Amino acid sequence: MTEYSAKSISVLEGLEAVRKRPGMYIGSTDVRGLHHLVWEVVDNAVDEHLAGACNRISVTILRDGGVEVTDDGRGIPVGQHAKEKMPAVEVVMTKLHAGGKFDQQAYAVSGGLHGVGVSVVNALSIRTQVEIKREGHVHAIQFKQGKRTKKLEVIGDTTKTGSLIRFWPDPEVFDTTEFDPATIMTRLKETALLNPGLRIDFADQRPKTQGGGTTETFRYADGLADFVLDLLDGKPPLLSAPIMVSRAEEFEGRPMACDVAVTWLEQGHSERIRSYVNIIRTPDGGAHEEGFRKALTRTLNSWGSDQSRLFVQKGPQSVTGDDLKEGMVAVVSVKMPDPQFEGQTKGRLGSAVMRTFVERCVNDALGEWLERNSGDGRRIITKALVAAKARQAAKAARDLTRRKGILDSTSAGLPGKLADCSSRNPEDSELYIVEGDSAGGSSKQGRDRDRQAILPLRGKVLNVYKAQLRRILANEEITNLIKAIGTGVEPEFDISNLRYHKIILMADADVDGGHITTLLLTFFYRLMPDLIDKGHVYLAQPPLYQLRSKKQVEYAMSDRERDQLLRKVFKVDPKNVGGGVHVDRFKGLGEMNPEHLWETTMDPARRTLLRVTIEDAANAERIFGLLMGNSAADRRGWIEENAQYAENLDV
Ligand code: 0RA
Repeated sequence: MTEYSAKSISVLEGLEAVRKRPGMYIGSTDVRGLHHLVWEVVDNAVDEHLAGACNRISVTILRDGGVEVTDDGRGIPVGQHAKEKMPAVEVVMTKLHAGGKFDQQAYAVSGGLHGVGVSVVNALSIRTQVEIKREGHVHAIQFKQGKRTKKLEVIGDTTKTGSLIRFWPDPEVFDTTEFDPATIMTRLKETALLNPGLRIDFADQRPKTQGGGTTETFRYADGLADFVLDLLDGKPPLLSAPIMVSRAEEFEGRPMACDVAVTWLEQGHSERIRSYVNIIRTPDGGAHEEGFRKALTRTLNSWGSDQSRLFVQKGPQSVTGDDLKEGMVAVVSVKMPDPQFEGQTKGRLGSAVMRTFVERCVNDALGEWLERNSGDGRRIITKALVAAKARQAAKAARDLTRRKGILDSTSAGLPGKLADCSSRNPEDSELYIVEGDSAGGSSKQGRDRDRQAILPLRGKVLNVYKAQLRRILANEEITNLIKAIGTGVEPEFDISNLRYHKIILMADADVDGGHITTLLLTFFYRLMPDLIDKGHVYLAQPPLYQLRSKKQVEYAMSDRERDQLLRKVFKVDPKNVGGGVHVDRFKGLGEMNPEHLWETTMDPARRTLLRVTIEDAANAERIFGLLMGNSAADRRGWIEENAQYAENLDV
């Protein structure tokens, strides 16, 4: 055999300990612990890939519920182990922490925190079969509950190399022995994304009636770039291509590697960052994430202030890490020997040297990237500046409302302007938010008093193009709205105090009405996002036209509907209306009489309501961002776009 020899396998221990306290080794004996067995074997195969010896791994759930993992690595060594007086593969399979190959490998996965060795899998399986292609032969060996049942023997010849491990988890150990294909595929996909070029095949050979039948191949040539695009969930990215960092070098005497891919969502605030150390996920971040964030903020800021006169009219403004976080999607994958993990669940990288290393790699790479991609660079800074503004405004508003004591949902007192409904059951209560006092008047008269409440907002106050969120929130009309709804606002928002399950925005079907709707949606999106998420926010659809003859009255929501009605119902030519037929355009809700309003817009049996989705609200917020900005061209664009705004909403 090769240099791999007896002396490299050091700490040895029996497997009894593992069967006695399985939780110590695999976390638990529930379905999570069960899948841990698969990860363990796959991680060993991935180590072969990291060592440059394996391109293909396959994972199969067998017909009878066992699992088979094969790889085309070097094959587990089969030569005689001098001290243990058994074949090396037997040592690997039956002795705890049988190391050996880890000293040669800088970043072995299975040598890390989660790797407990394939011997643990063997100990917790009712049966294990191992086949190794190596040194011209196929070798086989078998075990039961960690004890050898069949000696290592040559069962054939081959020119290939690789390992096959087949195991059947012990039902005495596990609460369940049923593997879940979705869980396994998610993990395999992640593994493939982190290991560019590695091909992983998955198959579930169980009968279709038992949820089997799936096959899938995971292979990503572009690695982290693919990964980060995958994390976007199909939403449009801000950048034409993700920013990539890839560097491997000796750093402070140790081999280190840093791979990063980052982009931003064109719209949206949430941050999605995945970090890994030696392919092990670090859900709580740590040194590598810190270095990444620090470099990102610093490099973008210094570049941004150099560039600022080109695109920020007000001169240099700095962005913080928090501003850059909005909508950021990133994968940070680092490798180093002997990483130190911290925290309760060991989910954070402690090794401080990694902070400096990642910071340096990202500074250098990002600096170069910005030289070549200044358009994308500007996009990032602009998005962060908008985020900064919006957050400052929201904070100021919160401070203000907190002082006024309307934030927490418990504060009593309904606004005087609210014409409440008599029902106290939120489930069948509706709140109409109406623009303007005159529209408020007719809707109060026309409504169903039992179930429909009306809150008029003075349109004038809101109808300021450049109003900022802070000012809108300082507005008495809006504080009335918060009180009427009852939930308070984020972060004190409490949905259990919601007073109406339908909150209906009823604005004129013109540009100003659209504008007010935009402001209100932005308000809900920022401060009561749950209301939108849970489907409580709606848009009323008042008609645009009334068509009238002696015999008949009809309403039309659009020009097209108007013309259709004229032709089909009133039997006149839309281009030449006459013969006692009148077409009136409603200039605003205020012009509609109470009965008309009820018939067309408020009667639950006849009205159309559009339910607002979170995407609509996010879009409104984006539009709001444009309105807050200085560009007249952008505003004009918005106003033109706004005509079709409602068509983006679902019914
Ligand atoms: C010990 C030493 C070497 C490889 C392996 C174990 C090994 C383990 C597993 C588990 C699944 N697939 C595997 N492939 C390899 C190094 C062998 C050498 O240096 O030739």
